Amino acid sequence: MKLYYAPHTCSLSPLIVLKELDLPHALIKVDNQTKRTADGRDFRDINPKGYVAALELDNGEVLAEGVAIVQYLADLKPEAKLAPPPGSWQRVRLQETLNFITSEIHAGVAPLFNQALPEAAQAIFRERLLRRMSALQHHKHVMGDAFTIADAYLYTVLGWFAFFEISLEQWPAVAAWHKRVAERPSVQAALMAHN
Ligand SMILES: N[C@@H](CCC(=O)N[C@@H](CS)C(=O)NCC(=O)O)C(=O)O
Repeated sequence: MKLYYAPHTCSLSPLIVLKELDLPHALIKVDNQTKRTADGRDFRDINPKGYVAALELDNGEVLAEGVAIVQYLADLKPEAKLAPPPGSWQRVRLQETLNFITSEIHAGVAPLFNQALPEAAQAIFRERLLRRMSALQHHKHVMGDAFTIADAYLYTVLGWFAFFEISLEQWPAVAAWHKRVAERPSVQAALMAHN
């Protein structure tokens, strides 16, 4: 498998999952400005949507969309229990959470990266994001006691909050969880490689 990635982006999430599962993979860096891959190709020929993450399987299929990629990877090694079995009610709950992370938190923080947005618009997006954050219910991990793919994804997107001086300390349970997840060997290995 090949993971197409760009530093400081959401491709960190599937990389954490690859490390967590100890699955063999190659990493191909993408320049998100020029859309060129490190090996000299036009990334839009690989993922026509032009954004990371994209996972190329050994049969040549390319899978995009972070929540699809992490679920695909988790299902390759069900014994690792990074996701409950497909079809189970717990899996539906996980999908509910992954969708919340992608559509409310990931897509909620994305406009803050847009420097062309006027300050008033930035403030509206920021306020909406903070409101969504208050809906996060934190236990030991996102889905309860055990680390799952939802932790890998949420850890990744909350890592961007520091760019906008949004302190996680205003949600103490979230801040404590974020520090715990950062200490996982898979996360450390992914952070080292994702540059
Ligand atoms: N819906 C996609 C969004 C992926 C996405 O936002 N990728 C960003 C980095 S986090 C990107 O590569 N943006 C570059 C671009 O849109 O040109 C997903 O959830 O995987």
